[in-house]
Amino acid sequence: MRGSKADNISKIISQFAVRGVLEACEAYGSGHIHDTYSVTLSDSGVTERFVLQRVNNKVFPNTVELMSNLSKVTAYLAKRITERGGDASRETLRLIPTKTGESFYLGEDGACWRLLPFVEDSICYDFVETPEQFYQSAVAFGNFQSLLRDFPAEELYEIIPNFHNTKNRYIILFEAAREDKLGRAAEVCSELEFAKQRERFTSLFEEASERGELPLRVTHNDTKLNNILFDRVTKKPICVVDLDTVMPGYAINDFGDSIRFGATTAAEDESDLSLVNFDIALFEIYTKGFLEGVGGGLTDFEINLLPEAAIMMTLECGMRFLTDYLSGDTYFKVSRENQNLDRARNQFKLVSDMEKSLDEMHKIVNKYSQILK
Ligand code: GN1
Ligand code: MG
Repeated sequence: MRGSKADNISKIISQFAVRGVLEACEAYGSGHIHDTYSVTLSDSGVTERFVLQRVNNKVFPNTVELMSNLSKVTAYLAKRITERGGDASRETLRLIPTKTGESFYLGEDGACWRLLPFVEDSICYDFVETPEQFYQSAVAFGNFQSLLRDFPAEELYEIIPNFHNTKNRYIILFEAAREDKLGRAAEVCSELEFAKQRERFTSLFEEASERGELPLRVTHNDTKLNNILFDRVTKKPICVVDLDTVMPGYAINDFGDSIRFGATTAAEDESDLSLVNFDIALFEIYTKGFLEGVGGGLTDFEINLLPEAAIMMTLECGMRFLTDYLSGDTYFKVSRENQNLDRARNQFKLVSDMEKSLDEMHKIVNKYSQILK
């Protein structure tokens, strides 16, 4: 990186409590939301790597609240990990403060920049390459839930209101279809009909919560495999990352989102739907790992709804992609035409598959919840 961009990055780095001069800076990772850089600083011949992120303030306008959640949760995790005899410098994210002691730097354009140590010798997988990897991620996310079990969820801000309120996502989808800004609605009639047939289902969890049957817990809200850093050598999970959407929510949605992302035979934007299938063997592996990691911390009611949560999160994500397609691709980054539409169709195909496998999914959940009791 050269010229004014490098100057700008140098200026931003100089706000943080780190030493050295900028030696290298490159785009890093595969997230759809923030701008993430790997930054190398050199200080008297010693180089050190960091992760610098510009938080997307369109998606997260309430940066102060977001950073407050992040500071609290990472400090709590560090304490719990240390108590358990773990290495907090590798097993949780850590925010490097600014020179004035803030957890982030507010740029001139109002953007929030944050700096974190680079976890060396770590690797992150965008796709499930081996069942073992997926199993390990399940243990890690279950463990994350377990580490935060006693954290007072009410101390956290709801960073994105109604983030996993699926009924609300449904309503927003049909608003976008009615508005039809780009004249795309006619083309997606069958997808809209697919969502419509599941309207009743979209309020299942909110209703259970209103009846007091589904507890609010601290949840991660983006439990994809690529939000876990694995050790390059041992291939074991080190650290759960992307804590921007940590907020009060339903633990089963964290489970469901992992299944949505991982228990499939194709990439999220695969347009050839004949390649997109729900993989029940991966569902079984993840269920086993998650229940082990959570260590008995879920109620029977929650455990019973794990299969429905897989369907809920997949349906919801499909509706979100479809909404974005109808509204002109303003939320999820796209790199080609129709990508959000392909993503939506892909998710809906998985929903259909999962619905057909629902009985089997319940049997699997029962099996592991009995074994682990
Ligand atoms: C977004 O940027 P990334 O990949 O971490 C989104 C998730 C979606 C995901 C779908 C804050 O996550 O909810 O499941 O894309 N994050 C936000 O790929 O909306
Ligand atoms: Mg993410």
